Amino acid sequence: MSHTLFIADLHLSPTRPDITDCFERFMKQEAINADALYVLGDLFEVWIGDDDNSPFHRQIKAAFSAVTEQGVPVYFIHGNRDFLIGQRFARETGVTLLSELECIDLYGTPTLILHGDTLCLEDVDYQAFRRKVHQRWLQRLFLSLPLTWRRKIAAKMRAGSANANQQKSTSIMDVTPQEVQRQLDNANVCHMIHGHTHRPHIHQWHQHGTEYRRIVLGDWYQHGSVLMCNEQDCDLQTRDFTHF
Ligand SMILES: [Mn+2]
Repeated sequence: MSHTLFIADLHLSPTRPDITDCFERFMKQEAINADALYVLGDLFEVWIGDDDNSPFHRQIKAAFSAVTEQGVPVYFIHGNRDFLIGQRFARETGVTLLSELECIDLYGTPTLILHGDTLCLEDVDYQAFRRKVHQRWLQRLFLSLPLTWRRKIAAKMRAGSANANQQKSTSIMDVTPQEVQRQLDNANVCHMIHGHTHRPHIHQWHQHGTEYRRIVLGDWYQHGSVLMCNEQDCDLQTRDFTHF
């Protein structure tokens, strides 16, 4: 039966061959048969520019090309780790880059899709950081630096953010319910799919007689996490890693 797949928060990195292996199997065996694949951000643990053409990155790009060359559309929304993925990556993979908030027609159901970081308003420090690093001039400046410098800067920022996140309460790291409702109302839709919080769940609630649904994609830390949607329903599923 025809279906559409959603994934997010894979955090692919050369240090986790088990995740990469699961991702490659998913692309080869599943994505290839889908109506479309949506990657809702944080595909990579870190992305410092499309010119970072390491063997690892070439391997991941090849997995996308193999799917898009078969005519399966693949769409990508930036996460907070890989917001520097650009047009060169898109050209090399056949992936279509979407804006941070998109409304898609999911088998007749208008559905808002996004990474999810813009829903977490209580994480004030992160939102300030986000505003800073999403400035075009700063991104251009960063991308003009040599790769070795960019690697060092990214590692330093990552260490700082990991440290800060340890101090934050779990509620700060989750979505702000009022912001979820605001973005849904703003787009005039009742369904939303996002990642980022690493709390896979299908939330359903009623407001003013309308039924709303918010699907949170899982991360790929202990197993793969896939949302499969068809005309009838959406199903959150896991995929086992092969242990090396
Ligand atoms: Mn994220």
